[in-house]
Amino acid sequence: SEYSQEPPRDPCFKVNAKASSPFFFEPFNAEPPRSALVSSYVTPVHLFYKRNHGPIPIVDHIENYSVAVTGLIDNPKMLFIKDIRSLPKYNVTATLQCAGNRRTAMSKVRNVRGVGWDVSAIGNAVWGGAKLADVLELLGIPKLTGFTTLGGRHVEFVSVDRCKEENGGPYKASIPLSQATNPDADVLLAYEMNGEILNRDHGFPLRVVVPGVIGARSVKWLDSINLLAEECQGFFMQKDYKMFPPSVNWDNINWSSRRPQMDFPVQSAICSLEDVQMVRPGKVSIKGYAVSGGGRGIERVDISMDGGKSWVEASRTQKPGRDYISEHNSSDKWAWVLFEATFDVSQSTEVIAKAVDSAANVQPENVESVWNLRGVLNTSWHRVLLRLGH
Ligand code: MTE
Ligand code: MO
Repeated sequence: SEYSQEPPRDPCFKVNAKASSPFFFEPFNAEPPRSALVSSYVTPVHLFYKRNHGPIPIVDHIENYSVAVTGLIDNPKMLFIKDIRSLPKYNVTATLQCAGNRRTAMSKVRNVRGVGWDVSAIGNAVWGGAKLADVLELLGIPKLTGFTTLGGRHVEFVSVDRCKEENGGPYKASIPLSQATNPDADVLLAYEMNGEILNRDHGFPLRVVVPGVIGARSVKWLDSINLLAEECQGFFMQKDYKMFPPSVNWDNINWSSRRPQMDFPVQSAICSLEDVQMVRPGKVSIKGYAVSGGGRGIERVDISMDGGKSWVEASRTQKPGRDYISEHNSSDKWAWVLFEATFDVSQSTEVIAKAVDSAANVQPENVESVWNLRGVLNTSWHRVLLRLGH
């Protein structure tokens, strides 16, 4: 089958697919156990979630590999990997998060369509590559700085892979030109992940990384870049990854009434405990991650040990991925913080985490208020039950 040449993967992954499907691993969608996310600040490549819409393509003969840059530009060009490597290399520590992260919890309120995910469709990596703004400048498209608006010209990324949603065509997505040409947006054409050559699962030989934006726009296995007059008309921009209000169902949905989701909202999750966790009386450590989109940092993480009646602020750590970095270090505005708080527990209780970002955005209290038929962007307060055992 077209899936006979998938790369080897870590056996600790929880594979998320329709249990009824005879082709359980096709396409391969998997997340690590919660505890893996809080065991290191930079998520190891082998524990990083994998989200695919088709088989993993094989790109060999790297010398011949090139990215076509076309569309509304004066001089269309083929860029070889050596052209991209000859541009200044940046290391950007950025958290990649699937819009479907925490979908399983949303589906418990009411049925949703999509791959089920626990809280680990997210990871924090040091991405190494050229800035898209430098690549575009090389082609005569000037750098811009300033605000990003969704309308107007877009830069489209088209992949090598093939997927059902595009009727056998390649996966694609786009971002506004104003973001693509802004060096401070840190959009990368990445060829390294955590200091290693990007592997096949994550987009070898070249992928886009759009920091602060839902994972769906970070196109893997890049084949071409097109400058368009307006946003990409592909499935994943127009018929997926949009957030609808709870009143919209499959009978009254009007896809064109909503914009494609770009920045992700403020999010956090507890990773040291399962949904229902047995503990003995005594000290319990609450650890997890918090992150916000659009370059908004995390201001605070609050923990409640009594179902939301009272709150205590957790301590936060955020370290640049220094081990991997030599020059051109990025700031940490795209990266998660890990949080921790320790409590004395003497009875069964509900534990809650909620994060606040630098714009004072707070996670919504209930999943019901953000429920949507595609099950995207569940950023509701993360709740777990502690059950006291003896
Ligand atoms: N790019 C291609 N070419 N094909 C895909 O299926 N999936 C997208 C994005 N880029 C996808 C893609 C989605 S939905 C997410 S969340 C991220 O890649 C996942 O990246 P990862 O597998 O490296 O974690
Ligand atoms: Mo995703």
